This record gives sequence, C-alpha cells and structure tokens, in this order.
Amino acid sequence: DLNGYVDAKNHSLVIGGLFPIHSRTIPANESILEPVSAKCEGFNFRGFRWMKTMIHTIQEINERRDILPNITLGYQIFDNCFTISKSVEAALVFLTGQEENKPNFRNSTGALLAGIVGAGGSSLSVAASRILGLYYLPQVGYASTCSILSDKYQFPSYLRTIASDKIQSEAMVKLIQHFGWVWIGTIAADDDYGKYGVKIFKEEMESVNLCIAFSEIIPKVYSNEKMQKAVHAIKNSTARVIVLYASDIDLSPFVLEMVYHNITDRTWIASEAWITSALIAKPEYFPYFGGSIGFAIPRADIPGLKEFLYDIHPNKDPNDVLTIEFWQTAFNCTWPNSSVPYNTDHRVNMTGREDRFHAVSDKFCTGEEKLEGLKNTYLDVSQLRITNNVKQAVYSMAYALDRLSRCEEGRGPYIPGNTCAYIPDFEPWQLMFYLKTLKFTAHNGRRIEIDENGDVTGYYDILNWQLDDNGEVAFVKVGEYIFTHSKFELVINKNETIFWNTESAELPHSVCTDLCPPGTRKGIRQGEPICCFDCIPCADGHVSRESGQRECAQCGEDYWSNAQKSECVLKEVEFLAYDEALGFTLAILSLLGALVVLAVTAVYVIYRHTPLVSANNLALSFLTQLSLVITLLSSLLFIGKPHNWSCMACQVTLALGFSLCLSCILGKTISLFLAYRISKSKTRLTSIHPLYQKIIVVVSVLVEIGICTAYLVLEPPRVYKNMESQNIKIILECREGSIELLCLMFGIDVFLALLCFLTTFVARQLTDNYYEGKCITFGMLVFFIVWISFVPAYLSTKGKFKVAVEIFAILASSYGLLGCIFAPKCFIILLRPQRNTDEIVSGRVPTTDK
Ligand code: TCR
Repeated sequence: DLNGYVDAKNHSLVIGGLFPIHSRTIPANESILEPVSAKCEGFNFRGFRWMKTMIHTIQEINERRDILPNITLGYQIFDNCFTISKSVEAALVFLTGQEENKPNFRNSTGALLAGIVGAGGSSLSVAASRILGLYYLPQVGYASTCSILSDKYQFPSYLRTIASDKIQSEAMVKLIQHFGWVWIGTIAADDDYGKYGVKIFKEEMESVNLCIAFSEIIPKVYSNEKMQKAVHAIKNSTARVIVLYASDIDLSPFVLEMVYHNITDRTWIASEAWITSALIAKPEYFPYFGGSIGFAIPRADIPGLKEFLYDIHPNKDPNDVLTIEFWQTAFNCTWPNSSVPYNTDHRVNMTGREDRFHAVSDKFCTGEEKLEGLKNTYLDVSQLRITNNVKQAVYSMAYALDRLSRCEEGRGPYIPGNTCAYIPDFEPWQLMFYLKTLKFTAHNGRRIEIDENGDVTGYYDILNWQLDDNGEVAFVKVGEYIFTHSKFELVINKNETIFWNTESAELPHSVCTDLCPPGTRKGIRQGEPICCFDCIPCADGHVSRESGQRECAQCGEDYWSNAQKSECVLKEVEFLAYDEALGFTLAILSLLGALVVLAVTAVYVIYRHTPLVSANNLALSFLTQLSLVITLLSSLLFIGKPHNWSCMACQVTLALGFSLCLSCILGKTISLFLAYRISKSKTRLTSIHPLYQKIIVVVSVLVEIGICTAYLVLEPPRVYKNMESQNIKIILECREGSIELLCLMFGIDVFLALLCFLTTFVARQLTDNYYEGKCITFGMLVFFIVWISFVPAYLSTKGKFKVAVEIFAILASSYGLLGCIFAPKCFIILLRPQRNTDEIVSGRVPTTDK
C-alpha cells in the first residue's frame, strides 16, 4: 500500500525513487491484528518538490540526445513518509517487482530497475540500503548525510550527492573556535542523522578542548516528558550557543516548545537540514531563532523547473491522489468526490495541544484556485539546495548508464575477458562499477566527483538568519566552508554583517566560567568539564600577567609578586641606612662618643702637667682614647649599604680597636695588680716598667693584626644577598667568612678583657685616692654585661636590626669604658682641682705609674 508515481510502460529501464512526501505514518489502530501497511499523513511540500524534480530531471534526460540516446528512462517513485518501515517496504517492492517475493530487479511491466534515488533522511537510507546493499543495487542519496553511510563495508552500494556530516560537524567546531565560544549545548533528533552528527561534533569538540554543556534528544514521536527534559536543560544551562542537529520535520514540535517557554537569547548553530527550512524560518519564530547560523548546501538554479512545478492540477488525473492532497493542503479545501482525506493530524491526542493543528476543512475546492498567488514551499524555487542534489542524483544514475551503454566489447571493465554489460540485461553490480568512479559536470558548471566512500566534495554556504525589509526571514550568506580532498577552510566575512539575536546584538558569549583575571590561575573542579574552573589566586612570589592562565609563573631571583599578583616587582633591599631614623641616631651617637673622647683628650693635653694626668702613663692614656675613637667610629662602617670592603673593614677595625683599648687597660691594671701585691706582701717587687706596658700593647696588637690579616686573606667576609629569611625583601648583609678566625679575633679581645677584669678585681681593694681600680673593675663589668647580653639579642634578630644590635653593643661598651675610666678623672681634673695635688695623687699609696 505505497503511494507514488510510476512511469515504466514502454521503458526498458526504470530508476527508483524514495521521497518523504508525508511526514509520518498514522499510528496503527490497535484492534487490527493482521499486519497492514501504515497510512501516512502530514503533507510535506518540500519532499513533494524533490519528487517532482526527479520526474522533471528524467524527462530532461530523455529529451537530451547526448545522454542515453536510444533509451528512455522510466521511473518508479514511492513515498516513504519519513519513516523507516515505509522505506524498507519500498525497498522490498523495488526488489521483488511487487508481487514476487524473490528479487528479479524488474518491475511489474518487466522493465529493469537500474537503481534507486533517495530515501531522504539518513535512518531511512540506512534501512533501505541494508536491503539494497545485499543485492548490490545502486542507490544514490540526495539528503542522507549520516557519516556511517560512508562505510562501504556496511553500505556497499550507497552513494550520495551530498557531503557527509563528518565534514559539517568539523566545520561547526571551526566556526565555534572562530567566534571564541567554549561552552556549547547540543540537541539532536532521535535518529541516525542527529545522533551520529552530534557524536562526531562532540569528538571534534573534545579534540580541541572545548566543552559540551549538555546533550539532549528531541523525540521522534512526541513525548511531553522527553521534550521537557530537553527544554529544562536549555533553560538551566549557562551555554548561550546551542548546536541543533535535526531535520526540520522533527524540529517543529521543539520549536513550538521554545516559543511556549519563551526561550530567547540563545544562538542556534543550525544543521544543514533546517537552516533553510521554511517550516522553521517563519517571522513568528524569529525572536527565538533569529540570528541562527549554520551550513547549507549551495543554492542552485534549475532551468525549467519552475514551469514544471506549476504544471500541476488535480483535474489532469483523478487517480493522482498525491496531487489532490497537495491541492487540498495548499488551498485548505476539500476536493469533491475524492477519497483522499483532508490533511488531518492524528498526533493531537498525544500532545494534548490541539490548537497547533488544523481541523478538517469543510470548504470544497473549485479547481479554479490560482497557484500564482500561493506562497508555498513547493513553488518556491529561490532556495533550491537539496532539490539540486536530487537532480544530480538522477543525473549520476543516467551518466553511469550512459557510460555503461558506450562500453566497447573487449575493452570493458569486467574480468575475465574485458567484457561489457548491455542495457537492458545487466546486473546491478555492473552498473555500480560505473557509479563508483563517476565524474561529471552539472548543469551549473559544478564538477561532481564521487569518491571511494561514495561522497562528494564541494563547499557549504554559511547562512545567518536575518529579517529583511518585508519582515521575512532572509538567509544571508556570511561565509563559506570549503572542503576538497586536501583542503578544509573556513572563510567568514566581516563579523559586522552577522546578525546576533542577543540582548546587546553583539557576538554572544558562551562560557562556563569567565577567564581568570591576571593574578589568578585556573583551578580544576573535580568531575566537571575543563571549561568550568575556579580562579585561584597565585601564591606569594608567583604571578600571572595575562588572563586565562593555567599556571602562575615564579618571579625571578631578585623579584617578588606585587599585591595583585599580576606583576613581578624588584624586591626591596634592606640594610641599615644612614637616612633612616635608627641608622641616623646610631651614627650620631657614635660621632658624639668620638667627640666626647676627643674632649677628654683635650682635657688631658691641657692638664698634662697636673699630677693626676702626669702620674699616669700619658702615652697609654692617649692610646686608650685613640682606641675608643676607633671603636666608636668603627660602628659607622656597619651602617650604610654593605660592600665587600666595608664588611671586611668593620669587623677588623672593631677587633683591632678593642684589642688596642683592652691591651692599654691591661697595661694599667697589671701595674695596679703589681702595686697591690707589693702592698700586701711587702716583698721587694719592683713595679712594672712603662716600657713593658708598651710591649704588652704592641704584642697584643701585633697578634691581633696577624689574625686579622689571616682572616682577610684566607676567608674574608663578603656581602650576601639574603633572600631566604624574608620573601619580599632582599637583606643585604655581611657573611662572616671564616667563623673560626672571627672567633679567634674576638677571642683575643675577650681574653684581654678577662685579664683586665681579673687583675683589677684582685686589686680593687687597693685604696688609691680616686678609686681607679674600682672604676676599671666596674668598666670591665659593664663591658662583659653588654657583650654577654649581645649574644642572645644578636642571634634572635634579623636583617638590619641585627646590625643595629651590634652597633648598640659597640657603642654601649665603648661608652661604658669611656665613662668608667675617664669620666671620674675628668670630674676631678675639672671640678675638684683641690684633689689634684701631688700628695693626694701619690698619697700613702705609692703610685706605680711613675
Ligand atoms: N541530512 C538529513 C536529512 C536532511 C534533510 C535536509 C531533510 C538533510 N537536509 C533538508 C529535509 C530537508 C541532511 C539526514 O537525515 O541525513
């Protein structure tokens, strides 16, 4: 029970055709148990036009003298109602020649079936081809694009005049990359076309690290639950760009759903099957689907087709039920006395939304209706795309037959014996041979070359939906995708020509999360696509300068990150500088100390003849003062930016200064000590000769100089950039060099100091008139206390404060010595001159200094 057209009488050869003239079958009535062929409904003007084009093309070929000159082709066309079952049924009818159940490749009139054009959608072609392929019966598709049809193992006799969806899916990904989208939703029709198209699309997306936000299916048979699932996914996703792989027929209910839920502000990437569909491209859907962008088969003009299409009237043949149905549907009337049902819709009960579908029209058709005024897809020849593929499919069949008919015996392709095949008695596989390697030029000059997979090369137009001045949806070409054997290239015109259906009318923005700003990096979210991520601030010392960085880069040695972590900045260099308060105060204190010492010296020089001054070894006193000046001023070397020379100089000067100072004091205390022993023991001990005092000084200073030289020569201190202790700062400090020698150097000083202390400590009870012994003891105590407390303080501070602590100790100990040794004497010299007399100075106690 198949609808269709046959013109097979008087022809030795027929070409089969399968077209979706209806959109669906009517669900079978449950009370009928016996299997019956289903009836169809939903007249499809586009499919009707395609079918008419096939008839037109065959007539054209028959008129031509250059192709198949002595043969006229017939045709046998069936409506497959866009369903698999009808396609299979038709395939079987083709093979068996209606009544017979064994294929004999002849139809009822005895004409040989050369091959078949068609089956529209992929699922249908797949189904038909599985049967036709068994017998190797040539099948040339015009709209089935599913990628598996390229597999010649499964579909050995299938060829097509349209490119595989593999190319379209790749092109879509390139388009997405071009516009910088990364987060894409997909919707597929529940058939081979949608599922395989989306499958390849997803694979391509993954290979370039783009992400799929959601992936939904539109049901073939209306199911509210499945539809709501898809709608829900679209509503709840942040993806603004959605790929929609479906035939227009399957898409219509989905479009109504979008309108019903008022889902706007989405950009649809259209698959070829609906980008130019008049079913979807209606002005009332424009708010929802305007700005759609997609790939289309190039448009073509077919001369003579328009007139042929207009040459249709139910009066011509009362048995032509399809024409009657066309008329009824186009003019919304009922043809009198015909059994053809008016275009009703049996799905109404299923969807529950009756208002979408027309009710039966009680108006009768008069036959006077004018096609000219009709706006109908069937008559619209401005967008001939698939229609042209139909024409080329018929032509490829004819060209193959033509080549076959021109075979020269002995030069033929078939082994053995290079034989030929002859019309009308050839086998289907013999025709397949010519089809497989077919190349020809189409009426519009395009080369058509069928490759080993049965596919063609060419290009897609990239179309964008815009509203034209009449308020109609216009398909504006905004670019091309060229695919040849070697080249795959996306060309897009200037972006301004593209209409975007976004609120701002600007390029939509489809991301899961926005690029991470500078200063942060991408952090993966467990279990989510790579396009969704968190932005994690860079760690200290690490930066990311541009947005969207995967990693933060570490700053160089002398650099550190700024507060925003977007830039590496030079680290702050830290040292105790003169121009800061601490450094400045310490420097002033040291200078002040030096001045005080100089003042003392001045007092000594002025009062050098007074007993108190002259009683002491004057040279030793001056040396002590000199050494105090040295130690006080040596602290200046610690302040300021350290250099190698200043590092060496400061420690050495300090050590030398102290050794000089302490050895002088030692000279003094030894003489006190001897004096004390003399006073105690009454033995005849001579007091120490001043020369020995000088020798002590010279020897200890020489030893110190020796050690210092060794220290400077062997392992001198050096400036060191300390980066470990603090991240944001470089601490400029002196590294000691040889710790052993340094300890030895200061060890000498400590040793001298101990000697001084011990000698005076013993002699502290010696009663001299101005308590010199006690003062020195006290001075040495101060010295020890300062330096002992210096050690923990020094070890527990960092950076410039370490230096400050050291300077502080130097100043404190120097001031201590100054205060304890010279202050009492100056006090007497200046303020108690009456005590500065010979008797008192020499007193009962013999002065040892003389
Ligand atoms: N391939 C689809 C069917 C299809 C179609 C169309 C249907 C294509 N282009 C245009 C109607 C109008 C592309 C398939 O199923 O393979």
